[in-house]
Amino acid sequence: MTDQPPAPYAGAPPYLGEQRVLSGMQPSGDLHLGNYLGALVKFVRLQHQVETFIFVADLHAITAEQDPKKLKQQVREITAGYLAAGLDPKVATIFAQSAVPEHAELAWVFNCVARLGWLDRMTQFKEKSGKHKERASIGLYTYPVLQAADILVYKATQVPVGDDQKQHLELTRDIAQKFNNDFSAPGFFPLPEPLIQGPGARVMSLRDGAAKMSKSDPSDNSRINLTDDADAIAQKIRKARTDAEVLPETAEGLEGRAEARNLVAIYAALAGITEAEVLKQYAGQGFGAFKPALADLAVSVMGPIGGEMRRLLADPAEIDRVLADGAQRARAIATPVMAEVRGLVGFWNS
Ligand code: AQP
Repeated sequence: MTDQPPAPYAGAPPYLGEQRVLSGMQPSGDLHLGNYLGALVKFVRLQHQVETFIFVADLHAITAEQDPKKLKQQVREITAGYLAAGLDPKVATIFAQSAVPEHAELAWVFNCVARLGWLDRMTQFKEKSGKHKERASIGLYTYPVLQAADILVYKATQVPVGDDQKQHLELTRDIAQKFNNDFSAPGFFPLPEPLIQGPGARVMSLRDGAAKMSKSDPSDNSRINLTDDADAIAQKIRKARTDAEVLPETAEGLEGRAEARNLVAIYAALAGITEAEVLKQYAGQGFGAFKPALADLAVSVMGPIGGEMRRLLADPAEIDRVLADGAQRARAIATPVMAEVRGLVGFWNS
């Protein structure tokens, strides 16, 4: 890897005032339907509209315990998910977070900009650390600070994420604002906008309508993985928790029926229609009819993605080439931004 950015990025200006999308996912388990609908479909759509950077967050992944022997393969699996879902490496820049050391370097500077009181408010830390927060890693606590660095080292302006990341994006904006003020650099970092809206912004567990679908849920039946085959998808939907009532005519009728609402929202997101349209079609029908229809739809959308992931993973050299090329393109942007940060902070190596 060279310090010199390759053409056509050589000498590229920091994209201040222009739009740039950035987002990522952790290689902490199998990608699932929530990751797909909440974030991945947006990446695929946005890549054709805005310059797009998508990374695999291996630095974030070690905030929870990971097997060092498996981590690289997990990075490949997430990358395969990106490609199978439709990210085009010729269009979007796809890379591993650890291949661009500027993320970690900027995170240190931001650790000294962010205030303890800001991080104390982060609900995801409270949820993930559980009852024994003194046993959680400090990395898990400062996770949103690294996330701010991920975004701002590219001066990204838009961040497509699921609903659970809203608070972290607000923190990123606070950090950008405070850095610009503290170092007398108005407008140096943009204040990035989260892109959250959409019917898949918060996909819930298939076993518990109050918990979000998550990679780390111990129950595999709680989620549909991108790698699940048609039988597994159909079986998980068949077993999904529901109630004994029929589907109502309007969304108001789903009030207090979290599991039913979740399945309707998943159907809407997969079909690209509104929840009202789903209800218009299925009002008065029970889950005995709705679940098989949802299973068919999910298999038709997810099945080909899983198949393509398996094909890509059979040739890891191609995935590794995509990541190497993406890292070079990413560093071409991150290196000059970090050099400017060192200068603003007054570091010896500026
Ligand atoms: N259930 C969800 N509904 C909608 N969007 C979701 N995302 C995650 N879960 C849902 C979005 O997926 C992107 C990548 O998430 P991540 O890999 O950074 O980890 P996470 O948010 O912590 O997701 P998980 O799957 O729940 O992982 P674990 O269990 O390891 O914590 C993000 O944009 C996220 O919003």
